[in-house]
Amino acid sequence: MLFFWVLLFLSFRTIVAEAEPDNDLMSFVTLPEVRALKFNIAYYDRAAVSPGYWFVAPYGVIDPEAPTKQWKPCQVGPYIYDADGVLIWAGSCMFDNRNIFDFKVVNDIDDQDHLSFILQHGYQDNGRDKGYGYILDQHYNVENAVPVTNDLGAFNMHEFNVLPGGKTALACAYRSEYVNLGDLGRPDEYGWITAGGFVEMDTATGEVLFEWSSTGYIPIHESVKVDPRWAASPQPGWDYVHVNSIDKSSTGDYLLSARFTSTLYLISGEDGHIIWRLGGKFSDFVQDFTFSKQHHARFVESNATHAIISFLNNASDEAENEESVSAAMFVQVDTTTTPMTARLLRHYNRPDGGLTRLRGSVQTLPNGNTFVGWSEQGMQSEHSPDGKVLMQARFASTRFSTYRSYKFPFIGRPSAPPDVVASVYGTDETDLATIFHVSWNGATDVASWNFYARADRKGLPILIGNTTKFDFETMYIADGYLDWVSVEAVDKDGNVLGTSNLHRTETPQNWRLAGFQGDTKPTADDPSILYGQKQTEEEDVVDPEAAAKEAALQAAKEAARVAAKANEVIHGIGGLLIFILVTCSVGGLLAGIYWFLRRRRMQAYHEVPSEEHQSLTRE
Ligand SMILES: *[C@@H]1O[C@H](CO)[C@@H](O)[C@H](O)[C@H]1NC(C)=O
Ligand SMILES: *[C@@H]1O[C@H](CO)[C@@H](O)[C@H](O)[C@H]1NC(C)=O
Ligand SMILES: CC(=O)N[C@H]1CO[C@H](CO)[C@@H](O)[C@@H]1O
Repeated sequence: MLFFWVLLFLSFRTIVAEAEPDNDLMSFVTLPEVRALKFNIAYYDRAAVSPGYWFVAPYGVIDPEAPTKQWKPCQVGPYIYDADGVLIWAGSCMFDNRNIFDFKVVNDIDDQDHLSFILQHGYQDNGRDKGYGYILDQHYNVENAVPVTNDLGAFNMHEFNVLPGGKTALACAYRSEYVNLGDLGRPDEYGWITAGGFVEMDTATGEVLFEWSSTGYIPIHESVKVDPRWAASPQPGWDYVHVNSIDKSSTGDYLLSARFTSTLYLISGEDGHIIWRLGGKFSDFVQDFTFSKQHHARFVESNATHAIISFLNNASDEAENEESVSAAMFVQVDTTTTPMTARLLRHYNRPDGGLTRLRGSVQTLPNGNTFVGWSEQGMQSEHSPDGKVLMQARFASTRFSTYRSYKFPFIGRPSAPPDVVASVYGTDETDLATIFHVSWNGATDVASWNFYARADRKGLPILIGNTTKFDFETMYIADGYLDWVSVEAVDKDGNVLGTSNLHRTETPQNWRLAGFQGDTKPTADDPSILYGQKQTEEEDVVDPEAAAKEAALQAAKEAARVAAKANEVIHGIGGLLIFILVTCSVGGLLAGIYWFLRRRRMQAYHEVPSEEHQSLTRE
């Protein structure tokens, strides 16, 4: 009876879910306001990937959206997933669906993990909310919200690079300037340009400690995007450099990437002069590679004379290089030779052979692998040093992208307690069951859950069962009508990581409509009688009838657990499965579920991305 009821309940949920055209999003009983993106994932060599979690920040449109009074689920914002695409943290409600960029772990501030990201400026609010660079601790509490303290209109979206020790951070800076057009051979004319540069700022106050701007250093004719015959521009002006990343070397100089000069610049930390240019129209190097429209340039290592630099190369159209595919590049520059030389150490093409026109990231992982974010639709891949594609993944949804993607080991210990929703159902007093849904947004390392109930608010907590954690949200079904419930999150060594608040169990609004046959509303069981007794029964006397009932209950619980796990998969299958679900025997159902789970595991993603349109003034 219980089993039949559970089946009906799950089928109903399946039918409801089936009617929604949003199967590319996750939904949870415990976090009803969150709709997290699903990933499609393919592993080619699971054993060779570096351990860690994925850090992404999906956005729908790159500019802030107009405020609305309509209710929206939390979708846009910072998210952490494990390497199976299981959600670990949804931070989208924390920032009210605002766009977040460059979400990552900072692990060189102290011996703890921290998180950093950019909160984009507010929607057309005349500069009242210019955005912030955020640093959170591993409990998801805000440590720093670094404001824009100078005259700049917004915290630039491209970079928030917290430097080792965490005292200062780098950000890009765009500034409209009215300049003479002598650079273009038109000394009698003036017009507006968007100069590109960067700031190094104090993370405690936002105070700008060092600022550099392209004006006076990078002439307009160095741009590959400005035609010298164009009429002078009104404000904000030609986005002629479009800086998109900034890093600092061990020797105190800065590595600036400018997409619209296709050049990487080394800029003196002492006086701001350009020490060298790599790539573009005026490269100082003899080099055995070409690149253009690059993103996310980083020092992998550097000393006074040599540096290894990683970056994402969109593609190239140089005659000697026929590449039509974007690639992660690792190059070494040597400044001791005359002329200076730069050579390609290795490069990893985008696995689908496509082009990433905008955005993206390249990260060196602790085991030597490379993790690449190709941006569009959250496409990301991990590559072994010898270039094998070990994994590729992307959002199931075509509606979202992420500016960068990262992978890091991380320990998350949320300051908020685990979430629990319990509800009771049944057809009469003898088959009441309490269904728990439990999750802990942001917690890593939860291996299992303990479930407790009490006779009343002041009652002793009685352990009523435990189960392995699976997926973000775990479901558990306990015999009886249990109230005053709580849960414990337990790690693999049996340590309790966190305890929920005490929750009341939800009851049907109308017991009769929910199928209850009894005359009166049922009352909650005393868990010490229900669960205290059972333990002694099991230990001392074997009552065959009770044992049979217990076995049936266990079977029903297991079936429900497996069915719940398969729920997501089932959503996509359609009416036939619902029919099977409702009518099939237990064995048939389990076999069916097994088949779908296997199918899901083998499913590789195959869609080819559509190309995002390119814009001169946007990212
Ligand atoms: C700088 O790095 C290069 C390449 O790793 C190495 O050959 C060179 O000896 C280093 N120079 C110093 C001063 O350490
Ligand atoms: C549940 O608790 C029992 C007793 O402490 C333990 O042996 C078992 O491993 C636990 N099961 C899970 C899934 O944690
Ligand atoms: C897809 C894309 O934007 N490709 C560009 C890569 O860079 C070369 C060289 O600047 C351009 O010509 C391509 O259009």
